[in-house]
Amino acid sequence: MEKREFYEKMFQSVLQGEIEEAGELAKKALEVQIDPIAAINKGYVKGMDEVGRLYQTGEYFLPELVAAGEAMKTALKILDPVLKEQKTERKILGRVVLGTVEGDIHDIGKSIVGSMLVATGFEVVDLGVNVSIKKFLDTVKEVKPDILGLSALLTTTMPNQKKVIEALEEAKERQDVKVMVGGAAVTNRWATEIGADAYGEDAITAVELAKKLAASLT
Ligand code: B1M
Repeated sequence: MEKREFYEKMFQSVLQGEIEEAGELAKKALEVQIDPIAAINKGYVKGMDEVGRLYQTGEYFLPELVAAGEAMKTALKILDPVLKEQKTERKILGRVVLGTVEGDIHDIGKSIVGSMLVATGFEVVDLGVNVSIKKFLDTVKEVKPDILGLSALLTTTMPNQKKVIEALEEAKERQDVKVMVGGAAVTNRWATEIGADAYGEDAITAVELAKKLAASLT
């Protein structure tokens, strides 16, 4: 099978919510040395974007959203370990604390960002989803990361990114950590408005920005 066909099938597996098929394709792709980052971005993520569009236009409903999410996660579980093995730079580039803000359980994009940061050479503490402001604050105090990454996919949860930054300021922890925000609902304008240091439009941009932020601290 050509690479293009692989990507198309990966796209379809997410679109159709075919969980097993999504996993099988990931395994086969690794066997023929397809780059896991390309598989994620050119196949599965495109499928997820289309699912989002169909949900928005009322052609898909919650069950399709759930099935697509499961298909994507099954593939990621297989690709993730290989991605993490691909550390191109041995030196630790910096420490990142990452999570999806309170009220929000979307974890796929945040986890891709985390895996790619690890693959690039960052140490990542992934707090998961629905992370409270207190949990972010306590972890920043404890771990002393270079970068705090806040993901939000809902317009209703974006304000929690702002609240985390405010909590850091109040606790006098803001000056020691760079804050990056991202997620489907977030924009560059929002990032500026809430005083974040960077906005990652996608995982590749997020990694590039994280490198710049970490370098600015040294
Ligand atoms: Co939900 N959902 N969802 N959902 N869901 C969206 C986000 C939505 C846009 C769909 C739509 O209407 N078109 C919409 C939000 C509308 C809005 O607020 N503007 C929506 C809604 C409404 C909801 C519910 C409210 C539905 C309901 O219950 N009625 C509900 C909310 C639950 C909650 O969180 N409290 C809900 C639930 C779910 C599922 C659980 C079913 C499932 C999530 C499964 C999971 O994550 N485990 C789900 C899914 C799958 C989606 C869509 C279809 C796909 C999200 C995804 O994984 N995308 C999504 C539509 C869409 O985004 N197109 C949608 C793929 C992923 C790779 O992209 O997450 O954007 P993304 O991450 C990218 C970048 O944004 C960036 O890099 C990533 C990789 O390139 N990035 C960062 C992400 N985080 C970053 C952090 C960074 C930097 C970059 O720095 C820290």
